[in-house]
Amino acid sequence: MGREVRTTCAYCGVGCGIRALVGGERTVTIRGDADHPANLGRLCSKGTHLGETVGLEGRLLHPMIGELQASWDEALDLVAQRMSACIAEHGPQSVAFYVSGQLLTEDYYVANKLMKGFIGSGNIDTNSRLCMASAVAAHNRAFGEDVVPCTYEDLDVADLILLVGSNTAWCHPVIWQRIEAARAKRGTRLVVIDPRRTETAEQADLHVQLAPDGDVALFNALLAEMRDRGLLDRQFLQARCDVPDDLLAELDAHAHGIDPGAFAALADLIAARPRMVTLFSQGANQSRSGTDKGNAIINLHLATGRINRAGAGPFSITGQPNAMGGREVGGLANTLACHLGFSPEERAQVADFWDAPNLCTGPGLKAVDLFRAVHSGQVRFLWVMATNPAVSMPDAGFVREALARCETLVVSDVIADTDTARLAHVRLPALAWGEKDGTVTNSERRISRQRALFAPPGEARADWAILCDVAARMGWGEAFQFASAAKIFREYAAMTALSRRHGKALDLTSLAQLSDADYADLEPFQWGGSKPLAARFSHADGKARIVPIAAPAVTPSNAGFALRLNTGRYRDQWHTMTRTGLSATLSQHRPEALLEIHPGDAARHGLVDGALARVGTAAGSAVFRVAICAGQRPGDLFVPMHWTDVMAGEARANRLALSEVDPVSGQPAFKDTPANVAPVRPKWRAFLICRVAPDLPDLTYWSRSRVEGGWLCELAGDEDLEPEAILPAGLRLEAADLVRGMRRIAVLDPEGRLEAALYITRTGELPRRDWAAQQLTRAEASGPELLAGRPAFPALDRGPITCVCLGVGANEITAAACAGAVTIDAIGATTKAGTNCGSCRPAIAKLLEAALAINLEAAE
Ligand SMILES: Nc1nc2c(c(=O)[nH]1)N[C@H]1C(S)=C(S)[C@@H](COP(=O)(O)OP(=O)(O)OC[C@H]3O[C@@H](n4cnc5c(=O)[nH]c(N)nc54)[C@H](O)[C@@H]3O)O[C@H]1N2
Ligand SMILES: Nc1nc2c(c(=O)[nH]1)N[C@H]1C(S)=C(S)[C@@H](COP(=O)(O)OP(=O)(O)OC[C@H]3O[C@@H](n4cnc5c(=O)[nH]c(N)nc54)[C@H](O)[C@@H]3O)O[C@H]1N2
Ligand code: SF4
Ligand SMILES: [Mo]
Repeated sequence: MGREVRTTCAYCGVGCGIRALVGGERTVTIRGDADHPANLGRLCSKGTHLGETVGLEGRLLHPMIGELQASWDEALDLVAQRMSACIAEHGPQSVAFYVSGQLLTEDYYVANKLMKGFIGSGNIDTNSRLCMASAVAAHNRAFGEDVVPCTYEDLDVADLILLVGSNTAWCHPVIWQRIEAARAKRGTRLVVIDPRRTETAEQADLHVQLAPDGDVALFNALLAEMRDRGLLDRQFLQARCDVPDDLLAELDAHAHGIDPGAFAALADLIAARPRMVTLFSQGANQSRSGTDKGNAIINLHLATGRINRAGAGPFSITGQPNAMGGREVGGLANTLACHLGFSPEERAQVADFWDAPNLCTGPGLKAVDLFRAVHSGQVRFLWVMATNPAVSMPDAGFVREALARCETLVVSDVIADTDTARLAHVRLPALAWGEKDGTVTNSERRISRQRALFAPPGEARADWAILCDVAARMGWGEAFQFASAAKIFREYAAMTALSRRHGKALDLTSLAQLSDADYADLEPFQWGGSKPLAARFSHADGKARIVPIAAPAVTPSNAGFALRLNTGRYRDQWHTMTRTGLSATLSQHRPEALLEIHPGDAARHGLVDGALARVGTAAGSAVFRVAICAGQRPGDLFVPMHWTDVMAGEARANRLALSEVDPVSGQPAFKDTPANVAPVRPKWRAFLICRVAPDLPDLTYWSRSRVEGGWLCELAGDEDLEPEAILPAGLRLEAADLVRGMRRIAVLDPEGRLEAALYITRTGELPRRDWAAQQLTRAEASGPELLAGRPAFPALDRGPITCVCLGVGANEITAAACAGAVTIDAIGATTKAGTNCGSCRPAIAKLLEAALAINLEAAE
């Protein structure tokens, strides 16, 4: 019997509560917490399989200076001394922190206090710049404060939900399940506005497949249409909003830029259903017009009075588990602390509260500018915490150059080998999920505890504790004498008295006196309540602003590039794969990075499904496996953001994305880069299954993914492959067919277990990967079967695994559908698919639709 700990999921901003049953030796069974208001017991595939990522494989367990293990004293002395020397010689603007929405609020608070109050520079920015900055800026412009005016309960009682640039079924699956429940229960209509036909869009009542960045035009036109239909809330506008003269009169209902039929259908839905929530995420934020998109959405809600009411409001959903907590404490370079800015009065109050000797004089550099400053040598000391900018920043080639040039690069991470850590001078081992202890705030402003399940491994320490020790070494020990996370939390909560004094909604002062025991037991707490802006907006006059916005040109200049590249996420991978990439279960959904392309474009560019292609942009080029996909808009490409140099040869999306940003928020436009594409036709293709992944030579293409008991590596090249270079020692079996350029080698250990198998071909077919990978789990491998590449007695081909929780393949689902299971629930009853976390239910729905279509044709 284990011990049960209530904690919060490590991944997305839904912030699901978890009941973790902790066993011995770092094992844990994960269940959803039915008492947590964010998820009411539900979890998605990533949360469900967290237990597979808590092992110590790949962990950074000791401080490292270069390649040498160091003591904490040596490492911290060096960090403090380098930082102090840099400040003494080049001033406080020569140092910077680049942090993350995956830090706890307590870590974030300490990092911000150290940089802005004591070092005296505004140069702390966060990966939320890549993620939420446009929504933050839109909130600030409209409401006078970065406040999300909705809660998840609004989704339960809405009559209409618009999803703008959000693949909710994959990226916020538990919110998705909540939307599905509302649709089933009250007939809530769902509209998806996305240039791609995602699994989310496939399930919608209406999919508006607009051109990239067509959102501002669309929402402006919808506002005009509501005006023409007499549906503006004149009373609310008069009493609660500040509206520029003539703004509403001047908008044009015809300039919507989409199919007129779709526009009419959308306008009818909106007109008929005032209980409307507009959920938006990266398709809105990560754009040259990201802030304007946020305000165009908010304008429609304000002008129709669809805010501050049950089931109505603009709802920006956060990506990372603590993106919101970071925004609260002030982790963005352009906020000071606790929703406060840099006016003389605010600065004086913050300086006083912190007793800060060197309060910064103004905002610091935003992420893209920060890395430019590192590149130019203006910033000489950079400390990266809980983020992997060598992968996730746009124009990452430039960013890598910057990191490589930086005089001192310190990286705090939980993993030893990340693309960023490879460039670090000092690596500091941080506590990971399951070890760290503190608070996070989710998309609906709900603060939840993350609690430790395991003792710290090796010498890993809490991010806040590392920061405090460095601060002490720089002479600021007294202000950073935090003995516990609880103490930091109390100080932060007390500090929000300042935001309250400035008329802000952020107010945690009721938690400022929590005892250690109360902090330990803290139940999820939502600041601002369900309608934080009901009484007043946070601008000085208490009114909201309707912000005038001009639609951008929908087609940016893209001379020399025929296509436009969009990037985003997969259902079962998390960002740079440092944790989800370790899970064999999660890796089944998409083992490789795919280039999704419309059939017409594929034909035009000579691309074949399953072959390789090179995508080129002004920033660089990368190679992906081609997936022809009718859901792509003609002219648009899509690749995932996840793959790194650790996981693949050159399948990194951010070799391609440019560092163009939204002019207001500084957020990069990751979703739209002019691009070209060309086929890659290697001389040979191969795959390798192996217990231990080898270092691979330079190849045209390689990519690896976790399978049970080892790795599956896809390979392709033009130069002859030397098997010796990548195969381990052991008993070798080999077969070759020189005519077809086929070669197969299996390596067994003395007990007859499979160590590795390599299958190479020039012209022919390769065996089934899933079967080959399974041979790693057999106590004794069969040489003849391995060389044949198939079992002596063929088993059913289950098809690609659709339900990763219960291991059900697409062919099994299709077979069940053809046998009469025509609903998702019936499929669940016969195959069990979709009955655990439910993340695969949209995929099952799609298979069902296809199977039923075939059945119908057969019947006709
Ligand atoms: N599985 C998984 N879940 C995650 C994450 C993860 O890595 N994996 N990361 C988390 C994080 S940090 C974040 S920020 C969220 C992101 O969650 P989402 O925002 O849902 O994810 P993305 O796939 O980045 O982008 C969403 C959609 O925007 C669309 N889009 C592109 N251009 C436009 C446009 O011009 N207009 C409109 N309307 N749409 C457009 C894309 O086609 C894409 O389908 O997910 C969180 N959840
Ligand atoms: N092309 C393209 N690029 C994108 C995006 C896109 O849609 N398209 N999306 C952007 C967005 S929205 C985001 S949020 C970013 C995400 O990008 P990143 O933040 O770079 O991605 P992660 O892989 O989550 O990196 C987190 C790192 O922190 C480590 N870590 C985990 N927990 C802890 C901890 O407690 N302490 C410490 N010190 N380290 C820890 C992990 O091992 C990992 O190395 O990517 C951005 N980049
Ligand atoms: S939706 Fe999934 S990834 Fe997000 S918090 Fe919940 S369980 Fe975790
Ligand atoms: Mo994000």
